[in-house]
Amino acid sequence: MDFIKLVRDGHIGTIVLDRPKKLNALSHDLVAEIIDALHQLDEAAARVVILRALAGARVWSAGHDVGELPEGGRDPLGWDDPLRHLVRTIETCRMPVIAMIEGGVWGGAVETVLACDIVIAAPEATFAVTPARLGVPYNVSGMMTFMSAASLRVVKELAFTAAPISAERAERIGMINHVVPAAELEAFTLQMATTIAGNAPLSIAVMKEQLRVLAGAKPVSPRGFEKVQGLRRVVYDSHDYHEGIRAFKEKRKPAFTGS
Ligand code: YXS
Repeated sequence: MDFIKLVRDGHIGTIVLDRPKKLNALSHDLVAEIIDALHQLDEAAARVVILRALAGARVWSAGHDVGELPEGGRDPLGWDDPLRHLVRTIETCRMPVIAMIEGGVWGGAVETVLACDIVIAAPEATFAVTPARLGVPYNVSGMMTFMSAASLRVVKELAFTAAPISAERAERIGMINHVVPAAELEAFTLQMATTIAGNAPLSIAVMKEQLRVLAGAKPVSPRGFEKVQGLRRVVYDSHDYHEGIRAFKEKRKPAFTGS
């Protein structure tokens, strides 16, 4: 594996994001390795997974790999986008996934972290929801993930400002489970993983799936869904979407026009 490390310790599996040159941007290849590691751990009867970056990471993940986003004309976050596959795999895998966070979490990586079952962060960690930064129309299930993690008002603030929030605030509003001093983060996370691994795996697996099904049971009419998809198309066909991607690649501030 080129972009992750996979470590097994009894019933506990640890997946370490290891693409530091690109700040663990979630490229197709990195995502494929995470998904493969989750399948390997499932087959090896692991009971809990820790998803983390290298120790001391300044950036946990910079989000979707912008270089792999289309520059216009098609849905950037469609069903088969790697990020969508990753979120669905985390949500449906039998084992609880604990996200252990050091450093900044950006964009689609925030959704990835919130798709995990438990989130434990160091005080220096931050979380930034960034579609508005690039002019991206986030997708329906991703917005539901955000809405499940924080109040509508907080989701609007995160989405409209695209500004990072602190781990302390994220914990205070219930978006993450614990903030733990960096020096204790690994031991605290391992202790929780060990506790989970010592409980009944079948009971936990069924409760995880029950909660996923029940939490996702929000009535959206076909007309409502089609309207949202149509609105998203207006965005990803827009000048602003193209400009956001180009500006990032050209390392300049985007000039959004609202068209
Ligand atoms: O120039 P080199 O080759 O050294 O590469 C640079 C960056 O281009 C690269 N990099 C990325 N490459 C692809 N996709 C990314 N998301 C990405 N982020 C960074 O990593 C190398 C080092 O980055 P640099 O020089 O900017 O580091 P820095 O320390 O000055 O700044 C760190 C960040 C995280 C503040 C900065 O890299 C940044 O703002 N990254 C983009 C964060 C972001 O907006 N992520 C959202 C991606 S799009 C996404 O997730 C969804 C589609 S959405 O937007 O809808 O949520």
